[in-house]
Parts: sequence; C-alpha cells; structure tokens
Amino acid sequence: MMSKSQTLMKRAQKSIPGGVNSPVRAFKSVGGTPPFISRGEGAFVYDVDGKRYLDFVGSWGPMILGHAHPEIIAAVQNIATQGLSFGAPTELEIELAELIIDRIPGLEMIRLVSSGTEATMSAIRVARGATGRDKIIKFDGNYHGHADAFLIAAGSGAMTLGEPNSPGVPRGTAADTLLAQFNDLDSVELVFKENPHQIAAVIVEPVNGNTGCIPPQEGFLHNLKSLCHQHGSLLILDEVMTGFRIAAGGAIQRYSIDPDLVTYGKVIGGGMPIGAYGGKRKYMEQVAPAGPIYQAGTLSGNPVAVTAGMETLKRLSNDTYNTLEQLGKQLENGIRSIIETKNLPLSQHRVGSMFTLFFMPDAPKNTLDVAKCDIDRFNRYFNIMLDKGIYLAPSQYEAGFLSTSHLVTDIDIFLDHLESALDMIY
Ligand code: KE4
Repeated sequence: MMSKSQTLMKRAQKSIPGGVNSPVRAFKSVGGTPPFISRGEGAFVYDVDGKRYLDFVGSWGPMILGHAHPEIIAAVQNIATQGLSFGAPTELEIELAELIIDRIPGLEMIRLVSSGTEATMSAIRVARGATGRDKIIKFDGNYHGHADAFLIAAGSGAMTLGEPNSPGVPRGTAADTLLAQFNDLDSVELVFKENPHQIAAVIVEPVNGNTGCIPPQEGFLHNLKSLCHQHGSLLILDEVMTGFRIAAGGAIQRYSIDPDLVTYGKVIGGGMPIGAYGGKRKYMEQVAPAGPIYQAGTLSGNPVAVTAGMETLKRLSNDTYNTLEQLGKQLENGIRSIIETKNLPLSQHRVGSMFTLFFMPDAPKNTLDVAKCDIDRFNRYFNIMLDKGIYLAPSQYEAGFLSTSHLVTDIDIFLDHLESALDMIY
C-alpha cells in the first residue's frame, strides 16, 4: 500500500520537474520518497499521512522562531486584509530596511528583493558595476543561489546531483567565476596573482552552510578582506543563511568583519519570500534609480513578506540568541559524548543554532575534506532518523537548524535516537 506522500510524488512528477520546486527536497542523494508536509507547528512538521517529525531543517533556516508562530501568523493575516501587493512604495519597507541597518554594524544601505539568489546576483552586479571588472572569486562548495555566475562548484543541492557545473551556464559566464578553497588564503592569493586587476569581488559564506556547517578559521575572514582591498576588489559576505541566525548581527557581528557588501534572505522573511543586499553607501547609491546599476522586482518589499520578516526580527532579542546557544551547546555536548563513548569516526561543527554531524573522523575545514565523508553511512543515518520521526537535511552537504520552539527534552530525544541509529550503522 503506497503512502499518501508516495502517491503525491508520483502525481507531482507529472507536472513539476522531479516532483519538487527545489531539487534538494527530492531526497535524490538519500533515496526514498520525501514526506509531503501538510503543516508545521513550533518545532514540528506533519506529513500528509499524519506522521509528526521533530524538525531540524526549519525550511532551510527561516523558521528560527518555529513554525506557525501565532503572533507572526496573526500579523500576516492582518496585513493581508489590506491588500497583497501594490508595486508601489510603502512605509513598511522603510521600517524593515531601517531595522536591518540598525542591527548590523557598518551596514549603510539595503535593497529588498524576493530571494537569496536575487540578493547575491545583485550584489555581484553592484561589485562589477562599481569596479568595472568582470571576474569574481567564489569558494568551492559555497552555494549562493542558482544564478549562472554561482553554479560553478556550487554546494547544497548541486553537490547532491554530482554535477558541480550545471548545463545551461554559458562558457563565458563560467570563465568569469574563479574558484578558491575556504580556509585556504594561499588559494585565494594565487587566483588574484593569476588575474591581476580583473577581479571585481570575492563572495563567501562567512560560515559555510552548503557543504555542511564549517566555520572560518581564526583570521581567515579578516585576511580575506585585506587581500580583496589590496587588489582593489570588494568583499561580499553572503549571509543569506548566517544573517540573524548565528548572532543578532550575524557573521558581521560574530567575527567583527566589515564587508563592502552583504546579502540576506531566509530569517529576514520569517518564511516568506524575501532577500536583501546592502553595504556601504558609496556602492549602494550606484543602484538604480539612484545610480546606473540596474536591478528591479515586481514583488520586492511586498507588504505581506515584509510584515512576516519584521515580526520575526522584532522577536530576535539577545535572550533569543542565548536560548539558541544553550540548546546548541546541549546538542553539541551530547553528540560529542556519543562519539567519544562509542569511539566513532564522526565529527561535528556548530555555530550558534546551525550545525552538522560529519561522517568523517576529523572536522572538515572546507569542502575538499567533506568529500571524504562516508556518504553511504550518512544516508543510512538519515533514513533511520526519518523513520524515528526526526526530520534532518537530506544531504551531508547541508546544515541543520534549531529554533526557539525546540525544548531541552527535544534535544534529548534527538540524542537518544542518534545513539540508537549509530548503533545500527556501526
Ligand atoms: P534562495 O534563492 O534559495 O532564497 O537563496 C539562495 C542561497 C544563497 N546563499 C546561501 C548561503 C544559501 O544557503 C542559499 C540557499 N540555501 C539553500 C539551502 N542550502 C536553499 C535550499 C534549496 O535550495 O531548496
């Protein structure tokens, strides 16, 4: 007897490529049929067969306050009764822009868009327009969305397809995207040396989240910024995942790093479609209609999405991050104890409420290391945990997320299931 999710997947595949609207949801690398979700509440999601899962994906980061937060839902319902979209300026957009600028040290101006991809592709355009240069440097395994310029050795879903360079990306575009290795400044220096005066910007996930969670080594981000400025290039921090996630001021605050441009998404929309790019005024004032660098969007700054974002950010206090840090520490300590007690070839990275368990003995410093993971055992772990009602990211190349809805007892449940899953695998 097929489950409802299996029936729906068969039906979905007739009208939607792969049956999903974003590849990583298809469970390609872990196998099996993804549960079709009917609703979420707090730390839980429920599938169409009525099964409840403790959720450690949180829609890939946005649901930092948990699913269906009553006050956020009420605010969205209320604003929706005023009309869904006008394609005209509204006061709400100013309030959200001002709130983000107020929270982020050094941020001077920001433009709202409707996804993280729009944010990063626009930031790259600003860097190219401001410097008159065409080339960019990205890091192997970093994922900045699906714009052509980034689908070169991209992380996240692209890794699970085993086709780091996607068909359809023009050779000319690919030639302008140069690769370096995260936490390896020499590899960046070499690219600059080989391409003098041609590099507009370096874009980096300050904490990698799309090759598993990998933090920057001491000094890496600061040295990266110095290198950029030494060569007349801009530093773009892609904080779509880390922004308002790993600290109140994101990586900019956590690592005291002052980029030229920065991108946001996920948390700033609270689950609704929003992205943003911003940075120093001297660059952002070159964006149309203030300047010549063009970027536009029908639903940019949409009142419903902006309201969901505002209500989320308003509820992210220092206490929130303390709570998330305590939960993260409990998770990390519990995992460490299991690994050490059972002497398992596993490692982990955690930054605040973002984490990854790696199926390799030494914690990776970049995606080259992650390639050594035991993917077969990761896939078995994933499926055992799913059966036990634990909803994890369906790839070793992803991060997990905690929310303020997760309780201490939920972390204990995760650890109990983790221990028994690992007993079955090793
Ligand atoms: P979106 O276009 O998906 O909103 O954002 C693209 C993006 C940009 N930068 C970073 C650092 C990101 O993590 C993302 C998107 N993250 C993936 C999760 N690894 C989204 C999940 C998906 O593609 O379905």
